[in-house]
Amino acid sequence: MLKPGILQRRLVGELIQRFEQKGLKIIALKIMHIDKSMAEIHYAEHRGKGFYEELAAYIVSGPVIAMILEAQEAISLVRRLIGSTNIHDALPGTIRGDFAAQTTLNIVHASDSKVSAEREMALFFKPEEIYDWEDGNAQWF
Ligand code: FUP
Repeated sequence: MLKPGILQRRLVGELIQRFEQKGLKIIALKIMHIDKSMAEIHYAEHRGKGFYEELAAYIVSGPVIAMILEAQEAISLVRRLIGSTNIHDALPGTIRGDFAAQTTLNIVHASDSKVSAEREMALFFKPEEIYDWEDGNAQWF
């Protein structure tokens, strides 16, 4: 998920390009607004933590781009591309390392396990919004 700051800073194309050039296959993509109740579900594990209010306020502050990206080992691949959660550990060359300055506003979200990916796909997408197309060149990725 590309959080509101990405749209405000006109970085949507640049970031989608990073995922595509690495070979990830887009099977769902949309602009949407996360409302307060969706944000509470999405960030339930962080409720009560010091950064929670700012984190939840940020994700509802404007539109986001939600995507489902497919690849072998997609979760670890995407997490390497976005960089560490803690902004001070996010290396240059990663999305957070290149574009984010604060951990709480670290501008992208990515599922961190198969379980969270399944939960988040169901939370943000209807089945008919997902198009798992056949890629004739998949063998080369
Ligand atoms: P990530 O999976 O990398 O997005 O990280 P988490 O799900 O652990 O955390 C979600 C968001 O909470 C992060 F993107 C930023 C925020 N966060 C903080 O602000 N401080 C922390 O110590 C941990 C997370």
